[in-house]
Amino acid sequence: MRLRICFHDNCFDGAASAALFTSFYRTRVRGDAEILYRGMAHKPGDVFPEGTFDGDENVVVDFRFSSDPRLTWWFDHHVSAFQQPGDDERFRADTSGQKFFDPTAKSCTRFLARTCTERFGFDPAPYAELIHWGEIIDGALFESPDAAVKLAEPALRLMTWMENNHDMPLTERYIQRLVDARPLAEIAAEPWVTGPLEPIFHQHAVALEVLRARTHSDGGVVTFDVSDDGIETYNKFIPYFLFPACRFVVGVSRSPRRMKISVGSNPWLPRPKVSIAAICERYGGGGHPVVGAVSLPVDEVARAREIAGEIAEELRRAP
Ligand SMILES: [Mn+2]
Repeated sequence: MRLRICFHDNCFDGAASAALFTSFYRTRVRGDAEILYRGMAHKPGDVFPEGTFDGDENVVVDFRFSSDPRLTWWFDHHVSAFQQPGDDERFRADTSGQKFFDPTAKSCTRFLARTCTERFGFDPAPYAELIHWGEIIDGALFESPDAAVKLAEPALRLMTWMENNHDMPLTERYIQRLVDARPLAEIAAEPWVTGPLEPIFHQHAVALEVLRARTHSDGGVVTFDVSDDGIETYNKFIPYFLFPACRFVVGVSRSPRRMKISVGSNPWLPRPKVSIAAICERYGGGGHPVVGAVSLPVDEVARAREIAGEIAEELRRAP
């Protein structure tokens, strides 16, 4: 008997959900099942190609719905879970009692644990640490910019490892450690975790020093320009770590193909009254109320700086 577990890949919550379902299934459904894992990624088009649901039972966790009849279990909390026309109705019409959706749940990890506990008598006690961190990480409830940038907590190191790992056998080893309820500090200290993390954290430290040199704060708005520094990606919490009291951040960066103006509001302060998405849309960009971006062709450096200046000035005057 084969159980196929499809989980949201490169995501702490996805792997944790896969581990909890494994434990639940082994202890409450079938102890002798052969369990196979498949990492799923969001992309345009069909994310469930033929052959995806190749188990005798198939489950999707922390990832969108499929109305394929071979899907026998489903747990998700993404607002965008129903992508195909009619998916929503087919989910509502499902009578299996094994498909669950709660878009208000902060993490699939805790949603799955709670559902399996209440409905099927699962014992989540060994997984308290994992569930706690799934909720913090997927809900972006970091206690401080310091915690989000220093990444000292074992769970945040594992989050970073998982986001960057593309070696499926290692992902399976990681999920198995979680199934075995090993302490996160113990897993985070294993060489197959610490080794790959070294260059990632080195890059992170370089970006921190560059941003420390480039950021300026004026009128509650932090601005920076790293387009000449070779820094394409950086931890978006770094400016708040450097200036914890700032309200907004406006940054200019360059990748091989585009110039980017990133605009954000301090997640540790009350939500701003202005919509950052609306501001970015005026310059051809977009985003969410609290964070957005504008992209320009890579040769329009001067225009990018001009736009960043205008947005920063507007945010300084924001209520
Ligand atoms: Mn999730």
